[in-house]
Amino acid sequence: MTNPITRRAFIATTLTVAAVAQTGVALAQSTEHAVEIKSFAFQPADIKVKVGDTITFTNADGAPHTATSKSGTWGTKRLNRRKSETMTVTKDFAGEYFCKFHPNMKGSITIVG
Ligand SMILES: [Cu+2]
Repeated sequence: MTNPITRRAFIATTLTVAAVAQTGVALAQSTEHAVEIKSFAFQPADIKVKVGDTITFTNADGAPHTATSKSGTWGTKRLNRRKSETMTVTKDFAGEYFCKFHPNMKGSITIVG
């Protein structure tokens, strides 16, 4: 007959190991990047990221802005003053992006690693 105490201890240990492994992977693999949209410019304008990283675009201007890819594959919604949007990077993020309302505002994303 199985000893119930031993069995419970085994299950608890297995769950703990799984949780630690999952957290370790998340920390090792993804980086959070922040781009502030200020004075009609993306700051920093050019960033290097990895697939799986996140980029948070925050609008510090009174005017609304977007971050929209030239290729049309990704884009934030309209960001009003102090609004932000976090996007998870896919390989489609490589290349230039701009603001739909002010097309002279430009930034670029380089995928590394
Ligand atoms: Cu704009």
